[in-house]
Amino acid sequence: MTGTGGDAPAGTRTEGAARAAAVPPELGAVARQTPERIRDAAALVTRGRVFPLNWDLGLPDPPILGRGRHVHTRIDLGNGFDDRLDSFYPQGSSQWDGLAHVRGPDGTYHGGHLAADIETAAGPLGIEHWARRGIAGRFVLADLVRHGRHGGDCSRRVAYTAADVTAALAAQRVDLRPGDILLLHFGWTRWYEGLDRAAREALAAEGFFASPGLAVDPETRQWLRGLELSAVAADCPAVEVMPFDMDGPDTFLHHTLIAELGLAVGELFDLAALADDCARDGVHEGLLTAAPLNLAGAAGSTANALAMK
Ligand code: UVW
Repeated sequence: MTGTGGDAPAGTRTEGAARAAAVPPELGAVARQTPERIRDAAALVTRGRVFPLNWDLGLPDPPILGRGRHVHTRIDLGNGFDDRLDSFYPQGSSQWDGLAHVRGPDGTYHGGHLAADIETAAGPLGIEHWARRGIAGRFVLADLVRHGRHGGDCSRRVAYTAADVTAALAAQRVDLRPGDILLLHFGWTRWYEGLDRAAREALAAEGFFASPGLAVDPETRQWLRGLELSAVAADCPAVEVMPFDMDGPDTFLHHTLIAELGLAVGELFDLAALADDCARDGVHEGLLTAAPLNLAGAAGSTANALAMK
């Protein structure tokens, strides 16, 4: 089928496209990354150290949370090589959740958009709107391995409240400002790297396994609202604590993070080397940049993030 409407009712597709064209693209909280704030964040780069935050694209292995394993084929061109990726999940490893990834408990997406607004590749909530602008701003790393309660053991469900994160930041003598990118270091990627094959397979089979993360409570939601961040990223699979509590009407922090606040949400960021460096020099802030995939209509992207100090 080649792009003529084909198997979908023509009216539905046309209406969806017209609606999408009528609504401006949404940047969500990324719009808080103003030129002045980016300039100030760039001034924090004093040592010229760069920390790539992409984990190995093949990790976790086996894939977790229902995602699949990509197949990488190296294509011999005779005078060099090309690559082909099949079954590639942009949110399988270090990733950004975009604004189309999760809708709120009322059924609408960020900005009150309906599914019809985002069902076409020209919709207002696709990751391409961040890709075309770029993600850049001041990062602040909260080291919850060194200033937390789980000691880097990520096998348990340990919920970090607003008070916990605030205490860690106070111990590190760093503050949060509007427009910031908050990085939460739980030690998950390093902990995972230490698991043997059987433990990794058990985790993947479990589905929503136990993991430390942000607490899902009214205080933590209210704290997040007041911070006016542009993004929050963690090295654990969901930023929020897992497994989720499925019993309440609104027990999923993604509702607040994405649908309500419009934050760029990063998961499985490889923060280990950055956190080690921050612990060494006592500086827990710097510049973070990211170039999400310019993939029209996508709900997420590989992280492609760099932290600089
Ligand atoms: C969960 O919501 C668990 O993770 P993700 O944002 O990667 O879908």
